[in-house]
Amino acid sequence: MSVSGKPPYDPANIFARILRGEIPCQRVDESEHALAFHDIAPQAPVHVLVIPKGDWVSAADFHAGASNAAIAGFWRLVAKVARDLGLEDRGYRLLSNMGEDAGQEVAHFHVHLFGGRRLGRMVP
Ligand code: IU
Repeated sequence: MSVSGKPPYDPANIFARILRGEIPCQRVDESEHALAFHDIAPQAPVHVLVIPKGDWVSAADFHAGASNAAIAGFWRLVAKVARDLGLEDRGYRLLSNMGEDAGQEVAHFHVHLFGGRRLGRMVP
């Protein structure tokens, strides 16, 4: 943690590189505040990642430090992707891993959106 409480952000992380266009992604949608793309190793028929366009490591620092517009814009894109992919009627699951215990692999805040089949009961 830095003195300000914001954890250090590594600009070389893979999602930062995707945001800068240095490596490709299978883009689903994009807004001023966020980018949605298909996960490279899908765990469900629909497995999309939504990431904010800012240097946020996890849910904690994103929601503590980002502007209200950025936070609203992020979640609006999450909801729009679910709607546009036809998941609203059947349902879907949102998940965000935060930190080591949760197994967060990429240190850029992201939300997984799973759907397209009946999902198993969520267990820790
Ligand atoms: P996690 O919540 O940090 O564990 O999830 C990282 C996800 O990023 C995981 O589902 C990977 O399959 C996904 N991913 C990706 O879509 N593209 C990549 O180049 C890399 C990881 I590295």
